[in-house]
Amino acid sequence: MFNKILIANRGEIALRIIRACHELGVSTVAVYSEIDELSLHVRFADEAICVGPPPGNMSYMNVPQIISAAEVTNADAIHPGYGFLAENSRFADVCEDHDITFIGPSAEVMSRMGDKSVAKETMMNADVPVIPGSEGKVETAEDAKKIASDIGLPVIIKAAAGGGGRGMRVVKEMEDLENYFAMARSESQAAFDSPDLYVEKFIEQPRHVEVQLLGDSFGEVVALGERECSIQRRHQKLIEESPSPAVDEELRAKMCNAAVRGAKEVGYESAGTIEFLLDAEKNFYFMEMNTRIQVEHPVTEMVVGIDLIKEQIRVAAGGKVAPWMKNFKLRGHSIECRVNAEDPEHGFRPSPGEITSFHMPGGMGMRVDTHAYAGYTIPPTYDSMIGKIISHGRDRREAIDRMQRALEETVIEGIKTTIPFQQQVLADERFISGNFDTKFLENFTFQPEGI
Ligand code: MV4
Repeated sequence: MFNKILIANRGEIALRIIRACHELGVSTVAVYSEIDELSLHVRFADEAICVGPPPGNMSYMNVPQIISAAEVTNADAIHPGYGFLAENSRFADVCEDHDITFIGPSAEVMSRMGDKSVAKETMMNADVPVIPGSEGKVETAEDAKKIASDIGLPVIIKAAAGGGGRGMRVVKEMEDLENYFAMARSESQAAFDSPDLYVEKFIEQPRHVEVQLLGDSFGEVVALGERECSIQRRHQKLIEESPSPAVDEELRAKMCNAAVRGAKEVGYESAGTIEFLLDAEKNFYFMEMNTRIQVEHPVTEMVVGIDLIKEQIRVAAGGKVAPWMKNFKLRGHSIECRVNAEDPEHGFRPSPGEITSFHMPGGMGMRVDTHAYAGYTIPPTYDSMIGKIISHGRDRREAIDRMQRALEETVIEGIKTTIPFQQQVLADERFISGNFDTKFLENFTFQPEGI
């Protein structure tokens, strides 16, 4: 096991990783920006080093500073969390050059999965279902047109270097294709410094269902069930759950087996996720692989009873995926609400500032992962997520009831949060029925309070 891990992150995920380290008997180094001096991860860690001014690229993503912090504190590994440097293959390379273990997959696997078109080809080779479309990249609008007439409209043009919903264009009429292709190309060039595009059939109103994976350095990979992530707004997830209400045992076995085949094909080590689109007929298709621990990992932890971050650290230290994990027993149902410092009454605009009053829920089947506290000031500089409220119940109904009860108990004053919005979603008949897709929030109207 490692002696000391540096956590190259902030907020709730930094705390989450510090907790796992301390249970493993590993000491911890926090890094923080000048604006985060009073943040909880600085207090929870055994040591803390300031790595620069507030902007992420000058501190949490400042590679020389992070590496220096690891060297002066003698850390033997770096956990990147999610966001910041988590999917930066060059950073993983630099860690290796400095004899520091990057807690994640190899730099090579990260860069192969980072190219969404290469990732798709890899999955095809492993017999993972993919969405019909171009074989690899599409060079010209003419080629895109040929593909579109073969597979039929609508099609979607995606940036190979994109992901998470950035750099996409849906084409419904052939006459739009040429323009949209050019727009997608220049957007991709501007946003990702890459002109590479690929084309596939557009799946209308899919669900987003993802499979949690854990791989070790001996080539073993286990799938730990799925998460339902269709409740999202502008590609930001707001509520996640496990298991998915759309997935029965038979479909789960198929999706998990496909995900394991895909991960073995790439030689995946560490915790990771394969995202699938599930169409109305319950066909599933590979969409992307996420080579990091994700925000919503706790819902899986609650239903499989495995600490994913501890296991991720164990496999990075050369440990094995335990054989019993293959036969994990799904226990009950778990739901997560992301608490964002945003105002749902005004288009979810950020709502940073001082939290004047703060009370988190508790009781049976309740978990809260947060770095916030009464008196904490949320800086305007970073992601607006300030915590996650996670419920667990015997079944989906109990997990929903428990979440409703918990959100009712929660007090956060001084800033606006997404909680009132989530309370209304949880009370919505279509949400309760479990019969929804990724368009759910587009068609959902929030009723401002006091009306
Ligand atoms: C799609 C799609 C429909 N058909 N691809 C959005 C995020 C990025 N990972 C890929 N995305 C999509 N790809 C095909 N061929 C619809 C989406 C999509 C979506 C996917 C998951 C969750 C929410 C979404 C919202 C809009 C579009």
